[in-house]
Amino acid sequence: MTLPIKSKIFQEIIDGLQAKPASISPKYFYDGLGTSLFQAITHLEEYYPTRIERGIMQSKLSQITQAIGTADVIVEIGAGNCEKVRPLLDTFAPKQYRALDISADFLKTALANLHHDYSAIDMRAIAADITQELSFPDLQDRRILFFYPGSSIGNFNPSEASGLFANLARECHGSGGLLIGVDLVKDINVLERAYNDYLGVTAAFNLNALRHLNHLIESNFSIPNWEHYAFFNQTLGRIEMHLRAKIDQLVNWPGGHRQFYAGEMIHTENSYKYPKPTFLEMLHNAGFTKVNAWTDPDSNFLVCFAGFK
Ligand code: AVI
Repeated sequence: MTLPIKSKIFQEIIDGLQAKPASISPKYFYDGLGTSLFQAITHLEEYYPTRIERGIMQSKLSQITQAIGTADVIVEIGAGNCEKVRPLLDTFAPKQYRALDISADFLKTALANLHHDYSAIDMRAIAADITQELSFPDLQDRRILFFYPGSSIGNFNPSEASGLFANLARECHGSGGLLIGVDLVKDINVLERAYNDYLGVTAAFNLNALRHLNHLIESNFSIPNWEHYAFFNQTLGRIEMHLRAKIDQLVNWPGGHRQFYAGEMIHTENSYKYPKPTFLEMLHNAGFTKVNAWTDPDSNFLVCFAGFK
């Protein structure tokens, strides 16, 4: 899909590319190839979050499901391959499951696979940009379990994350709640290794955003002219990913261009890592009145259920 000049997305991308320093939203990682590259990242030795979160979900499942109680509907945010929800579907047998993700095509295939094994559950794939307000008026009288695994909350800044929590707490109408996984602050070497893997999969994932932009706005980014750069910003508590220009170059798109100089960067992603108390406080401040939390033995990753007393 190429976008008509002046469309909202076209303008958002151009504004980011023209800014100093330049930036683009991490949502532009996720075309078909980007979604597959992210799936590959989750299998990497260096990328611990997926593996550790899965371990907590497995080893603490009975405590987690006990804290949750029951669920009429499970709404998974950033559902991806729709695989993480299986233990929750097994336990709660909800009437409905809704899978929200930015990449609709991938989601539909994943949901079809899941539905094959859970044919009694009404399942719907919803292509959603969760940076926008979420609203579920048709679920008002249901006990909703929002499920947001994978530490994708880290890709929002803390005030956006707090806004999303308040939005979800409101949509719960005093019952159900939010089961969420988040990455915790830890040794800087472990953090930086997770975003600089030896196989270069994260680099490919980052660079692929330029390929996606070329498709979306008909720009002419030359991928070999850019390199992946990721580091932990200790002051802000976040991994930052950037694309760095290797040489001076002019990048064109219909109706505009930008001269990039060697060393100049495009900021593509933040991945916030939280201290546990800060994250729990954010959930409480958003309106959840009861929060249970579980970590792995080394306190690398946190799974929380935020509900109501
Ligand atoms: C999707 N999100 C939680 C990943 C993260 O760790 O922030 C995206 C990612 N970026 C580089 N590697 C993985």
